[in-house]
Amino acid sequence: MEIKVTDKCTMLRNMIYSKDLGFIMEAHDGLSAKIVEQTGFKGIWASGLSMSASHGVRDNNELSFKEVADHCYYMASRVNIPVLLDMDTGYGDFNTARTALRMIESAGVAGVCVEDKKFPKTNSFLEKKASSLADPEEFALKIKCMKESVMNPNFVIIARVEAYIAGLGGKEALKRAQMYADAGADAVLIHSKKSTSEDIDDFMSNWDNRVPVVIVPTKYYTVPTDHFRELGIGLVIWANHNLRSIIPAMRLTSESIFKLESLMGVEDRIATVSEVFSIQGNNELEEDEKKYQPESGRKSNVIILAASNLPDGTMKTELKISGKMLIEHQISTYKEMGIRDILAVVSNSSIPNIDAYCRVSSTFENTKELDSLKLSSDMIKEDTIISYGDLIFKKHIIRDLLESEADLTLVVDPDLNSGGDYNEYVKTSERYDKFSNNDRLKILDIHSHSDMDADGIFTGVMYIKNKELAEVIKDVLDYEISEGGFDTRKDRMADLINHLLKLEKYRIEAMFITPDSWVDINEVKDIVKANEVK
Ligand code: SPV
Ligand code: MG
Repeated sequence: MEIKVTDKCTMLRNMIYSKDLGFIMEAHDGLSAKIVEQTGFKGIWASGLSMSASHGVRDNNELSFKEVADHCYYMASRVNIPVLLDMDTGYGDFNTARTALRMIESAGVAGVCVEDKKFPKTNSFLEKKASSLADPEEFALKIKCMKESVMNPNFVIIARVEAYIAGLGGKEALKRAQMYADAGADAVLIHSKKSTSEDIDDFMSNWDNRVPVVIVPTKYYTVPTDHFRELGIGLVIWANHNLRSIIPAMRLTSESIFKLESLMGVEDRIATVSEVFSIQGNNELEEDEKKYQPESGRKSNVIILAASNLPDGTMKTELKISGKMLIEHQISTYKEMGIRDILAVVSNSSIPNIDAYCRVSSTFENTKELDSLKLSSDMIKEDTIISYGDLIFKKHIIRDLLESEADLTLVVDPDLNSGGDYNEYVKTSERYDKFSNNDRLKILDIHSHSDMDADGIFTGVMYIKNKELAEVIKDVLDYEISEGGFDTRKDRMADLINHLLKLEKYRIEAMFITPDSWVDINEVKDIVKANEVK
């Protein structure tokens, strides 16, 4: 995904310093970070509690700072909004803190919050003694050291004051906040575990606003947000609510599947797999593949109609050309073009292993190609090539075909003698001139009688570009004969194409190729010619 090159540190700094109250929301991995961003939040709180809980470990520095930094990389690199990391105590002394900071800043984090507790920390909502707090002088120097160690001068460092949590009261909180601000902290986080805003109110009534104040109203969640506005708070952290919301959701899902031994109880109330793909940014990858890997990134698919046998019962496409079966030549031409999704409709279930999906037609002896096409109709979609299996053609034909703009393009040879016993003759809007640059002409008609005034013969390779047209083809193949559907014992591809032409709705074109770039294998001499095409 493309992350805009904006200074996320400045974005975070501006949010905290803005006169409007800012909000950041907890995330603990790339997925939750993405959801927070998509919801509209302007920043992310990478919560220590949530990240450790999502790893199934305690909030006691059981994750190493390298693991935290790696984890943050997956959050920061997936979003365009800044991530503020809960850096706990800085994982040790000033030296550990600056070492960790280098990794954390490199991971794309925009700011950190360090708390004035001793390492290893415990969560502030667990029983806390004053003795677990860091010495304020030492902590202020840690802040100073961290400020002097950052690479981006806009990187945000917030000092978290735990004096209220430890029961040391407002005076101590104020003293510490002032010391940390003076040491260079960009903001102070005043933490409280009371169920009212008493501590925060007390602090704000004495604070001289030398730096903005950040709060975490997890315990005093009933206090209206406007009260924080009135107090002049800079930033509110909604600290752990995404993590806490997934716990009941996952329990419900697991329990239902466990009890029912089925997915029936959950399918309707969980995210669809497409939503997962969408959050992961699959569409963006498809777009990028078109941009950076135009051939291998294609989502084209191919249907090879190969259900026709030689008199000895082997499939026509099993014929060997240069030691390789005819069908294998076609398949490798498509694979070289980056097309992976290939279905061959075959007549022989014992065809040696080929690198494509195969479907066996049981009716091929009494039917024509539309019957095989019907058998593969689920594969007819936008960007589908259909080719007869007994052909050999040059790779550039497929490359040119895939560049077609028309809704449906038929590959046409202007030489009326190129085909075999059965040909489908194409009439175009004007006569094809091999010396002109334009090898694409509108098709007016296609018929199998040779007496028509034709401009070329259909080679048996066509390309459906338009999704709606693909749906129309699927529909008509599904019609019963009585409702105007095709009789697949005698109707041919030309009948289908004429039906589409009559709708006068779609752009249906011929792409002219040179006679020496393809061969329709009908007899032994064609095999000799095929060797020349390859
Ligand atoms: C966290 O989210 O890990 C915090 C905030 O540090 S709290 O758990 O509320 O202390
Ligand atoms: Mg924490």
